[in-house]
Amino acid sequence: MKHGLIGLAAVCATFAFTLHAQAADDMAGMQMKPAASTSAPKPVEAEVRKVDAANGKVTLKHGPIENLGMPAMTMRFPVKDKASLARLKEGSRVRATFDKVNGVATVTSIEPE
Ligand SMILES: [Cu+2]
Repeated sequence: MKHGLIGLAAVCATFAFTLHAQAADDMAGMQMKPAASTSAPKPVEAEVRKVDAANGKVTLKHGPIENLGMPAMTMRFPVKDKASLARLKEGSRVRATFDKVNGVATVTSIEPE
């Protein structure tokens, strides 16, 4: 059992270092999970239902988000890069990437299809 814990700690340390190298502010949203249950965020097809630029939020009808364990649904998300909202049109198709930021499901990238 001791051996397994040491292995997990090493994986987490590597993960933390990688995140840190990317952007220091990403660290706030990091959650320690066993390596086996994490999956890297992948672009998900979605339709823009509503753009709320004033609050930095977007309502998306999205397909299944594997890395968050979320089935297809329509819901509102905060957007990490608020400037990206200016490029979105209600009713248009997009490819969006989602991740947890401070424990909240957040759009980390969104591009018109
Ligand atoms: Cu959802």
